[in-house]
Amino acid sequence: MLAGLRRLLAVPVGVDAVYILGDLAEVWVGDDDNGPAATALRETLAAAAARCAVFVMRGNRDFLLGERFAAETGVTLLADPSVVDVDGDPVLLAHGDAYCTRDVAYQRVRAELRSAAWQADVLARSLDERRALAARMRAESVAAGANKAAGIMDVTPAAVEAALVDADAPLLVHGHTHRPGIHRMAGGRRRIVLGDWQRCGWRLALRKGDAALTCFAL
Ligand SMILES: [Mn+2]
Repeated sequence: MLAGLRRLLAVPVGVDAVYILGDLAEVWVGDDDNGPAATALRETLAAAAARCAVFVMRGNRDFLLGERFAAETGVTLLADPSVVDVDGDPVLLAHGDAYCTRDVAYQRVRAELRSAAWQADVLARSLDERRALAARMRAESVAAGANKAAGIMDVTPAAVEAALVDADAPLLVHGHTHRPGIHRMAGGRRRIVLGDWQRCGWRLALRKGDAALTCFAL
């Protein structure tokens, strides 16, 4: 995974910015994590940020990424969702989980984990306690997902439509759902979904009027 990220971030000349749309890390227990995985991730991003602008959005696994991480690596944290300008065109970027509105139980947990109170409480615990909590939460999440119909864990089309209208953007790019592809919608709008990094890594190259979604060897 880290080797694939290094390959992705070895950006060719002419790339203005790299946007990472969440779940960059399998788990992130806090910016004070000094374990080998967290340290290697910081080093990889710092090397990339020295070459080009790198923006990082938090996902549902690494939602505790914070300003200290940004300061130590030189990346810029990006709110979820955000509208960015690509060669003059607005593009809506999101992790994607907020649009999975049919999964009511998930949305309830998501709101709690994003709350300042919950995060302050968790970050006050020791690293070991946080690592144990993360492992428990991951196991619960996998168990919950196994009992859900596939459609529930995909985005709700109406939620995506509403977000694009609200952002006044013709294109949404997101991940999270593990269903990579390019979807055409009403009104000429499009939704591009990045895949997970299991078989291969996913990269979307955007420039004016052109979108190339590719899968590269990890
Ligand atoms: Mn996710």
